[in-house]
Amino acid sequence: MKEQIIQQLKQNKTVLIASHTSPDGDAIGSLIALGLTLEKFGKKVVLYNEGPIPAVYRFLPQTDRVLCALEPDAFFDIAIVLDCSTLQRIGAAAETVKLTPVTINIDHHVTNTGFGDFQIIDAKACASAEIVYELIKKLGVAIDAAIATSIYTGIFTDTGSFRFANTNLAAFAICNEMVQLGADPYCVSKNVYGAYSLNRIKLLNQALDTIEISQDGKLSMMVLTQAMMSKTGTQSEDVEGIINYARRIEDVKMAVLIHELKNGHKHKPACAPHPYHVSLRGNGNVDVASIAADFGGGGHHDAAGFNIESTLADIKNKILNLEIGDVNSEFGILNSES
Ligand SMILES: [Mn+2]
Repeated sequence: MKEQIIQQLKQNKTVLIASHTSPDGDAIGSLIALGLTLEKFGKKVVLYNEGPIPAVYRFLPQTDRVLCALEPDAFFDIAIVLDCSTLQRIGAAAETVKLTPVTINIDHHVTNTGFGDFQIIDAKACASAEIVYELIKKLGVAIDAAIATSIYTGIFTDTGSFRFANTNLAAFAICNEMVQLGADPYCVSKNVYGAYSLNRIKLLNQALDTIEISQDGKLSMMVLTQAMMSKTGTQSEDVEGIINYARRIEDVKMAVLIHELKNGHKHKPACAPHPYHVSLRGNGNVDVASIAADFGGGGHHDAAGFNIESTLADIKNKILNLEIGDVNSEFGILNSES
C-alpha cells in the first residue's frame, strides 16, 4: 500500500492534507510534518483543519497557514486525511475531499472505516505521526528540525507523554531520532504543558463538582455544560485533559465526560434534547472503542467518544447503566481485581 501511495504522490501535483476538528497534538503534528515533507517533495500543498487549533499547539511551525475553510470551488489532485476514523471527522472539507480523484486515509484508530482509495491504517501505531514518519522515510525526504518537532509532538501528546498503553517501542525510537534531528523536548513540553488560565482552573473546579460514581464504583462520570463554559469564560480547548481527573479515581475502569456542545438550542428548556459529545477513557481493562461504537462513535481501546442528541438526564442514565465488563486487553494488561 505504501508503494502505491508514493506512486500516487509522484504522479500528482496538488495535495490537500486534512486532519480532524478539535485537533489534538497528533492531528496538528502529523498535518504539519507531512505538509512540510510533501513541499520538499515538490508538491503544492494546502493544509486544512477546521480547528480551533488550541493555543498550546500554535508553537508548531507554520500553524498559521492551516486553513479552517476552503473555497467552494477548490480542487486538488489528491486528498490525504490524517488521524480520522471517518471522513466526516474533518468537517466541512469532506465535501471537497469527496470530489477529489484520489483520497488517502492514514490513521491508527481501531474503528477506522477504511474510507478512501488508499489506506494505511495501523491500530498498533502509537500515533498517526508514527505512520507519517514511516511514509516520510519511504519518500526519502530529509527530516529537518521543523518536521522533527512536529512528529515528536504528535507522538509525545498521543502517548500522554509516554504514559498511555499505546506507548510502544517505535514511540521511543522515533522520538530519539527526532531529538537528534532538532526537536527540543523541553521546548515541546513547556508549550504543551504551558500555564493554565485561571478560567480553566475555574472550569476544572466546576467539572470536579459534577463527578458521580456508578454503584459498583467502576465508572466515573463528569458533566460540562455550556453554562459552565460561559460562566468561566472558557473555550472547548480548555476541556482537554479534564476527563483524566475522573479516570484517576481509585477502582474506576472507565471515566466518562459528557460535554454539551455549543450549538445547543439556547431557547429550549433544560429538559429538551441537546447535542452532547461524550468522551470515554478506559484504564486498559475496558474496550471503550466498542462502547463508543455502540453509540455510533469511535476511537481507541483506551480513549474514544461519540456525539448524541439527548437530554442530560437520559444520557446520564444510559451511561450509569452501562455494563463495564472486563475484556481481554489487546495490550495484555490483565491485572483486573474482579
Ligand atoms: Mn492520533
